[in-house]
Amino acid sequence: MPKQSHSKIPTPQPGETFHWNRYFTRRQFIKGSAAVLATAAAAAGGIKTGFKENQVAYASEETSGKTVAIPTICENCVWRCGAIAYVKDGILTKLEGNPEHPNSRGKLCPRGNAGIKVLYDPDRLQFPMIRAGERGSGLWRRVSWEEALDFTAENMQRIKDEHGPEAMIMSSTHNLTQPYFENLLNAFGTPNYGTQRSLCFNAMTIAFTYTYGIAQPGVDYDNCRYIIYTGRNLAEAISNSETQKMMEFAARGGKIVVLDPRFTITASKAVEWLPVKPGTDLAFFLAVNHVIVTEELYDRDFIEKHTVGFEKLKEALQSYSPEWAAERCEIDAGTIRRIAREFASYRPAAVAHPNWRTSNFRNSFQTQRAIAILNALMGNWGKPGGLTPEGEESGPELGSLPQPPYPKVRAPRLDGVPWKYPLVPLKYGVIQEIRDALLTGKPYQGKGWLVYRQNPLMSIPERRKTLTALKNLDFLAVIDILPNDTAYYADVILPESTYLERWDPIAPAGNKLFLRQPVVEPLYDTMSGLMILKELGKRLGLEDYFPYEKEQDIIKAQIAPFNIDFDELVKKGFYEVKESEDHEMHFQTKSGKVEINSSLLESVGEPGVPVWQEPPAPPEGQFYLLTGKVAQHSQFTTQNNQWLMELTPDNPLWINAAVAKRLGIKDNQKVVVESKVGKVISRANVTEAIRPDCVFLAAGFGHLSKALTIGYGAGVSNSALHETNTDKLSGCQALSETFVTVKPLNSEEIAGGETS
Ligand SMILES: Nc1nc2c(c(=O)[nH]1)N[C@H]1C(S)=C(S)[C@@H](COP(=O)(O)OP(=O)(O)OC[C@H]3O[C@@H](n4cnc5c(=O)[nH]c(N)nc54)[C@H](O)[C@@H]3O)O[C@H]1N2
Ligand SMILES: Nc1nc2c(c(=O)[nH]1)N[C@H]1C(S)=C(S)[C@@H](COP(=O)(O)OP(=O)(O)OC[C@H]3O[C@@H](n4cnc5c(=O)[nH]c(N)nc54)[C@H](O)[C@@H]3O)O[C@H]1N2
Ligand code: SF4
Ligand SMILES: [Mo]
Repeated sequence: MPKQSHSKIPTPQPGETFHWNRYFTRRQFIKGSAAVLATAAAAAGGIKTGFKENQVAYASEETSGKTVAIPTICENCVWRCGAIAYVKDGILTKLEGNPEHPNSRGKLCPRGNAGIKVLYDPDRLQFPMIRAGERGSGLWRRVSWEEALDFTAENMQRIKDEHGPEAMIMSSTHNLTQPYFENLLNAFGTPNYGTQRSLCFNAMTIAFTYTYGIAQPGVDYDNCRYIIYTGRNLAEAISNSETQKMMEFAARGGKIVVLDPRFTITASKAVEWLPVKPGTDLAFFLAVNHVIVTEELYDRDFIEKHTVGFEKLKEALQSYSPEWAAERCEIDAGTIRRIAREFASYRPAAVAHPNWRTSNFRNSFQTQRAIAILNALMGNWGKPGGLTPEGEESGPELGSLPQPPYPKVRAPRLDGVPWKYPLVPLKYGVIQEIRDALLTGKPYQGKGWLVYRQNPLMSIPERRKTLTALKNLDFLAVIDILPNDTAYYADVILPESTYLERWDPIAPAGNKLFLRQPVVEPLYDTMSGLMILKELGKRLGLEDYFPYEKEQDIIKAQIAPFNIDFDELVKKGFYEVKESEDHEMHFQTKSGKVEINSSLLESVGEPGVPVWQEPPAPPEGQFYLLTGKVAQHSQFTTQNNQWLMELTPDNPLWINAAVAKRLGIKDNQKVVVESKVGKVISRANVTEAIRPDCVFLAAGFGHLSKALTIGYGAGVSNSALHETNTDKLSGCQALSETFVTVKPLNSEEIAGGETS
C-alpha cells in the first residue's frame, strides 16, 4: 500500500468494515508529490485492467533516475486539454500543457496543473466498497472487485426483473467513456438517462440547434473585432484555449462588451461592462435586433440567401425599442442604440457569443435565440471573424467496434422528454425532473440509480430534496475517483482509476486525434471506467455490447480508418488527420436554412421568433442569488485538492458595499443567507463589483461528504438554497431565479455553517 496513506489508522483489509470519518482523519497533507512513492495496486481480483499490455516502459531500468515525458489529456474539467506528464521513477512530478493540442496551446489552467494532487489525494477512493451501516453513516466494508461488481449487477438485474428496466436510472456528465456508459444504458433497456446539460447549457445548445442546426458553434477569434459576452466569464469559467484567445483578443484591442450583473475578471478585460438586471438580457438583445433591423444594418444578402422568417422577426421586433428595453434591463437606451450600431459596423467580424452555462432564467432560451438571430443578422456564419460551424470539440469521424442493436424501449422517461419537454433532445434530458419523479413516484417509481462521473447531490438545485430522493432509492451505485457527496450516500462504490492512470477512448480536437493514456501505474485497487462498464455488462448478460478485452481494443478500432500505428500514437500522443474540406452553407435545420423563425417552435404552439418573456424579480428586501465559477475550482469536484484549496479555500457571499452598509454587514462578517428552500451561514465579501440587487455565491463548496477531509466544512452550498425552476422549452434550470434574504449572523443563531 502507498506510503502516503495520511492516517495512522491502518488501511482496511479486504472484507474489513471501517468508518470513513475515522479512517480518513483530517488534514494530513503530503509534502510535495516527489516525496510520494507510488506502489503498484493490488491486482484487481483476476480482472484484466489492461494497463500492463502495450505499456510504454515508464518505470523500467532504462528510464531509472530519468524523467520521461508522456503525452496525455487532462480531465479536470470538460475542456480536454492536451497535457504532458513528467514522470520520474514512476512518480508524477509535473504536468504541462501540450503545445500540439489546440485546447491547451502549451498551457494548463490552475486546475490542470493541480492534477498531481488528484492523483496523490490521500482521500481518493482506493478500493471497491459496500455500505455497512445506514445510508450516509460513513460505515463501509472493503470488498473485492468481484464482490462489488456482482453486488451492483445483481441489484440492477433485480430491479429490472421486479420493476422493468426503466426503474433503473443512469446518469453521467460529459466524459470520454460516455459512449460506453450509454451502451450500458441502452442495452439494459432503460430510457432514464441523466446528464448535466439541463443544469448547464441546454438553453444555448437547443437555441443554436434549432436556429443553425449546430449546438455549440465556435468563434474565429483571430479575425474577430467585436464580441459581446452575455454572462460568459471566460477569464474565470475557463475554457483554456478560448480563454487564451480572449485575452489575446483583448490585448490587441478587440472590442469586448460584457453583460453581467457582476464585475467579473472578464468584465475587467472589456471595453464596456453592462451590469444588466438579471434575467433581462432578452430585452437588451430584442432592442439591439430592433435597431439593426429598423435601421437596415444587417447583411441583406445572407438574410435573403440563407435564412427563413426574417419578415416575422421584423414584425415581432417593432415594439422592442431601446427605450422599451431600457426600462427593463436598466441599460440606457442611448447605450443600447450605440452598441447596436457599432456592433453592426464591424460585421461580419462581430460576434454575439453563444455563451456557455446559460441556465439562469426560464427565459434564457429566448435570450439565446435572440443572440443566435443577432449573429444571423451580422451574416457572420463561417466568415472571417465570425461564428465557426465547428466548436472546439468537433473532429474527424472515428472507427468503432461492432455491436448488436439495442432493445426497444417502451416506457416513458421520468424526466418528461419528450412528453413534457418535446423540444429537448433525448441525449440532453432534464435531470432535475428525474429527481422530482423519484419524490412523486410519477409517472412511475424509479428504484435504482447508477451515477458515473457526476455529483447530482451537489449540482441539482434544492439539495434537501435530492438527498431525500437518493435516500429513498432501493439502490444507489457510484463510479467516481473521490468520495464525493453522492458516493457518500451510495450502497456501493466502484472506484475508477484517475485520468493519469488509465486509458480512455480517443479525443479528437480539430483535425488531430489525441490519446489519453496512463502516465503512472494505478496507485490503488481501481479500474478504468471502460473496464468497470464492461464487467457490469458481462454480469448483466450484455457482454456483446462491450466487444473489447482491454481498453486499447477500443482505441485501435477508433484509429483503424486512419492507418495509424498504435505504438506511434502512444509515443507521440496524437495523430494529425488531413484537413477537412471547406463547408458549404447548408444548415441541419428543418428548412436547411438558418431558422430566424423556427418552425419547430411553432409546431409546439410557441411563437417562432423570440418575444419578451418577463422574468420574476425579488420582492422588496430580497436579492437575486447568482452563481458561477471561480478560476481555481471545477464544479463540485476540486474542493479536496490541496493546491487549489490553498488558492481558494471557500466561497464568501459577494454583497454590494452600499447594501452591506445599510444592513450593517462588514467585510468578512458571518451572514445568514436564506431562500424559500434553504438556509446557509456564509462569510460576507463586501464589494463594489456586484449590483445592489444581487448577491453571489461561487459553485462547488459546502460538501456533505465527511470523507473529503479538506473539502468538508469549506464554504457553503448554493444548491442548498436554489429553488427548482425549469424552462418548459429547453428544460433549462433557472439558477438565477432564486431570491434570498441576507442578514448579519446574530448571537442567538448557531454558528454551525449550513443548516439545510
Ligand atoms: N474554473 C472553471 N472553469 C470552468 C468550469 C469550472 O467549474 N471552473 N466549468 C466549465 C463549465 S461545465 C461551464 S458550463 C462553463 C461555464 O461558463 P460561464 O457560463 O462563462 O460561467 P459561470 O461562472 O457559470 O456563469 C457566468 C456568469 O453568469 C452571471 N449571471 C447570472 N445570472 C445572469 C443573468 O441573468 N444575466 C447575465 N448576463 N449574467 C448572469 C454570473 O454573475 C456569472 O458571472 O465554465 C467551464 N469552465
Ligand atoms: N449551484 C450551482 N449549480 C450548478 C452550477 C453552478 O454554477 N452553480 N453549474 C452547473 C453546471 S455548468 C454543470 S456542468 C453541472 C456539473 O454537475 P456535475 O457533473 O454533477 O458535477 P461535477 O462536480 O462536475 O461532478 C463530477 C464528478 O465526477 C468525479 N470525477 C472527476 N474525475 C473523474 C474521473 O476521472 N472518473 C470518475 N468516475 N469520476 C470523476 C468528481 O469527483 C465528481 O464527483 O453543475 C451545474 N450545477
Ligand atoms: S481547461 Fe484546465 S482543467 Fe480543463 S482540461 Fe484544460 S487544463 Fe484541464
Ligand atoms: Mo457546465
